[in-house]
Amino acid sequence: MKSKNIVSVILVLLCLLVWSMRPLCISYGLNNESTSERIIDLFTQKKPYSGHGLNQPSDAFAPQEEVILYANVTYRGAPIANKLVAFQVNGPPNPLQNITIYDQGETNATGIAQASFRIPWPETNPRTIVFGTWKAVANVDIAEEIVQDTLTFQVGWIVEIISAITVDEDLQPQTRFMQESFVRVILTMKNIAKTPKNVMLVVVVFDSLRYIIDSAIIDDLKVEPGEMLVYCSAYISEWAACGNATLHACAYTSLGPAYCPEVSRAFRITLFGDLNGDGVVDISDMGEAARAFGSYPGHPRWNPYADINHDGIVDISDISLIARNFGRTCK
Ligand SMILES: [Ca+2]
Ligand SMILES: [Ca+2]
Repeated sequence: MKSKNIVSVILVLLCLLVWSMRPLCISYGLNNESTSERIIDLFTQKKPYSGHGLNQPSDAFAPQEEVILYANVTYRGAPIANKLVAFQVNGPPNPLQNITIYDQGETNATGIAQASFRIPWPETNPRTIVFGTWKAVANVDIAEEIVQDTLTFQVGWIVEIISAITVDEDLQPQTRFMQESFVRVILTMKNIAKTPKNVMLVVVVFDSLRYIIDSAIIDDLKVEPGEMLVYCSAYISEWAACGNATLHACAYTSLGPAYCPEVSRAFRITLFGDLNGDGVVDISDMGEAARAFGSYPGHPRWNPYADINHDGIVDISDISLIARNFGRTCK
């Protein structure tokens, strides 16, 4: 009696084991079969990075740009015509307004359904609401099974000037520049697309009277995907008004429109010979030059402001240049 019980327990366990394995095998088999046989592929018009293939991202879109979504529906490799495809697009999650767009399309003879919309640009806080990662999903029912594909894409300024800082000859931040010297600028630029973009970069410098002192133009700048630094400089002539100056950096497409809002940066223009930047060329500037007399870059008494003629040494010619403007004040 006891051995009979043990045998039946073993039999039950064996049955359970077989039962637990079978559905697993079957369900795996079904999944493999269905995913390879029933396919929907969602992509956009952004060649060559349109998002072909399952769950692949598309290239980026700019504000108010049209997005065309295509869904290619196939069963066992053949296109399915006249199929209804549901599209759902979600903007980036944010605390102000979460955008959801629904649309649908019917597949044509080549199995492709299409939907399109324009990236919205609300009147208030558009960047918070629109910029970021968008997600699109296409759903279709193929032979009683729902299949879908997802696609993500970035929305933002395709090329953006993130920052502009004014620097000295050694590329160290500096915000005070003397007349008859160069103001140097380091721009950080960003390209969110997956291909390089050609940009016309323009940096314009205004003095305190809003006169244009100088401008630097790079006609055909190639901005690679990601971030890059761009160096440029503008000359501050002797007639530039001393006081608060600004520079404006703008990036334009080859066709003319701007890629992004301009970036501006304030700095100060000092009188030629005003070493300490107090708005007067007087004995204290002479004193500063005297203290740096004989010095050169790397020397403990080196003062780049005292090297007025930019020849790498503070000497009598710099002193005489300060003397030339002695007594002048910045008003
Ligand atoms: Ca001074
Ligand atoms: Ca010098």
